[in-house]
Amino acid sequence: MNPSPWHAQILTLFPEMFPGPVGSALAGRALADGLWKLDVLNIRDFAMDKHRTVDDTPYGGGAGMVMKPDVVAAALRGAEAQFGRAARRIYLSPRGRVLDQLLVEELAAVPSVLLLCGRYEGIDQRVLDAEGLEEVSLGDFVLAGGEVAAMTLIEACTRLIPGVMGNAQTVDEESFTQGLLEYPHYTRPPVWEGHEVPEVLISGHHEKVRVWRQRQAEALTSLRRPDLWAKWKKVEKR
Ligand code: 4GY
Repeated sequence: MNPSPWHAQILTLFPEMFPGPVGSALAGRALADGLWKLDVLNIRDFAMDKHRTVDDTPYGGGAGMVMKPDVVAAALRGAEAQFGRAARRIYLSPRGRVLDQLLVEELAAVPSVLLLCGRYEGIDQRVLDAEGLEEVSLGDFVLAGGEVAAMTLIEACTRLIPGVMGNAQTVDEESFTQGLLEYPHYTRPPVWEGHEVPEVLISGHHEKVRVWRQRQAEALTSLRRPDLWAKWKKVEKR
């Protein structure tokens, strides 16, 4: 079948968290069908001492523990020995480039990504610098570890892989409105607890529906996300 499907390599202290949500629904079906591949390595397997120590106290003092550079480096080299060097090697952290659909498209388009998941206070800076890892953030908040961020990134990428989504048109239409928030959706019944579906959607006039949806997307974006609206207008897509 597909000889080299999109490959996600995970380095984590909590391998049992995977595949998690990406093992379900369309992404899970696609994983089972070999449309993409997931490998999870336990960072603890690369510890060097009999206690399998992965963390140590921070130089300079302070709360919490820091993941040891030698162990993380051994895990990175272990992944490389097993799978070859991933096209993009990413540390999930609030200090990184904020993930957006443009970055998701970039990452979905390469053969492989390695996602390094930190825990505790994080990873010794020297291994991140020496290995030249890219940092990616989901946003301005702090998770307990990188695992859920890695799953989020994988879910966003795998749904762009041809054959993963049930309805291929959904992704197409999405890129049409790229940069705007989605218009509102409705289904039956036409009246629910006294609330009606917008008349135009029932009319059967496809062009009117298209224009209405575009206007809705623009109105919603300008109201709720002035940052996206400013970008959209600057790019001048219409
Ligand atoms: N935000 N975006 C995020 C995060 C947890 C300690 C370093 C984020 O991506 N990851 O908050 N990660 C921390 C936990 C180690 C990562």
